[in-house]
Amino acid sequence: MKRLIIVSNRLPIQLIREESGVRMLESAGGLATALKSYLEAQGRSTFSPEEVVWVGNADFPKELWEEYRTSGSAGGTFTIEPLWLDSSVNEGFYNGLSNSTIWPLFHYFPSIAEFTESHWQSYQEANRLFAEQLDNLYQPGDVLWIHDYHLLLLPRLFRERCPDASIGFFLHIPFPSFELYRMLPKPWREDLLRGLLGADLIGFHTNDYVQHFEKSVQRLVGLESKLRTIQVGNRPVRVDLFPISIDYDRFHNAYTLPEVVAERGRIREQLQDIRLIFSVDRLDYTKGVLNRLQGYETFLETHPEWRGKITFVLVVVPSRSEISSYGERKQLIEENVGRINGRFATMSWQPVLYQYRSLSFEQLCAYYTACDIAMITPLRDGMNLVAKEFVATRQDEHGVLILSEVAGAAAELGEALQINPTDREGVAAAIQQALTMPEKAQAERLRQMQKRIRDYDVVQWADDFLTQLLNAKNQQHQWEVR
Ligand code: ADQ
Repeated sequence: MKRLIIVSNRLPIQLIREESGVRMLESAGGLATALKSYLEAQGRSTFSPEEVVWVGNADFPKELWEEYRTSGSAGGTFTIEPLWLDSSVNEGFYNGLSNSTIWPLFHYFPSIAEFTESHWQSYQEANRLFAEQLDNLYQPGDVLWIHDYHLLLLPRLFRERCPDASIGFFLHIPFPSFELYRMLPKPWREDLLRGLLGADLIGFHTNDYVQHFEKSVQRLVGLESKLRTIQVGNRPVRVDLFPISIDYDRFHNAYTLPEVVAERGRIREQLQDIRLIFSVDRLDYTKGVLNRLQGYETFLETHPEWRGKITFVLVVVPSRSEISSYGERKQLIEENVGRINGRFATMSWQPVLYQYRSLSFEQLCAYYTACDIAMITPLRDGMNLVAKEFVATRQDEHGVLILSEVAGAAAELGEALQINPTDREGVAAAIQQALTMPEKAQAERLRQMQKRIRDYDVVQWADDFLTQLLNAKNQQHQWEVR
């Protein structure tokens, strides 16, 4: 039986102890939901859920897993194969090289990127342990799909063990321009590229990222890309773009869910005639929350006629709290919110309503559909799914998307009001334009973006990637036979 082995740093499950025993909870987020939709889509998937194995770092103790397994509890869509990294390796691998070097550098924040040799050692060790785990469960014919910046070395490490394996890799964050990428120490930057080139297919969100990668490979490894194919020895490696998407129908249909309708009603009742700007992000310096607040402040300064008639609901989700720069960011956001409210608030009106917490799917969709403007202004973002989710939910065809031109999503969402997130006056002007945009123009823009997201939804994304991966392998075999 041909299986699909998904490899990601995090597993899509959690284990919780209850009186009746240990229970598995499937996470609702990102990749797991995407894959479930793909596997369930009638006639679209090459694999059934029973044929999917998920390998990732466990964030639960080994004993709990043993207890869960021996209790014979059923459950879970996928077969789970957890991996336990030693805590010091994990620290250098996850908080260190992944999130304090690659994440800032690939998002164009070189000044906060750390270059620490021990982190590099841990990163190599963690990737090696992933390769070992895969080796233990791999069967000839299995297809591997490796995800994201934590595992850049893994395609090659596994290729060395299983030269014939079918290996796909997808990068969820930007691939930076060559000038940024070359800031990595020499052996690291070459090893990371060679690591990726162990795959048969490497996927990125946008054409720019593909080109940046090709340029780095050409300059640092000396290999040219021709027609999106890089010849590595006698093995062709395909490089292509696969802009990730969302479960369009789930978000679109959420508009009429009773919980969403009720919550939307509560939000609108509280705000009465006040116009609503909404944004939601993980707490991360790449998401541009400070710049967004400053743009909004400039808007209130320069458009006093809107004071008392507009409110900005800013939701920030806790994330990576162990890394100090994230804690500092939270404080800065709170200071900025405090300053704006201190400057403009009145007894009956608050310009910014700030919430530091996670939202349920229904609450999220209630805000998406209650607001007049979704303001999504990252300083860099691989794609940004929030932008697509907002657009998809608007069955009523009302609302304007203000979107950063440096989010990957900008390449597809040309009908959004695109801004440079560091340009305060530009952000303020976009808010004014959004507030005065005729309903007909709002509907027209939303309809065009909705069509694009519906036509290339997350099922299409996964299908596209896996079909290309299987084709790439078939072509290699035909080539070898000739
Ligand atoms: P993220 O950086 O996490 O993902 P994003 O694409 O916006 O960014 O996805 C965030 C997800 O979390 C969305 O589905 C959103 O609905 C959800 N979310 C955000 N705030 C929430 C809240 N308060 N409560 C509940 N849910 C919330 C990385 C890359 C992105 C890329 C994705 C997918 O950084 O650029 O789009 O992977 O490849």
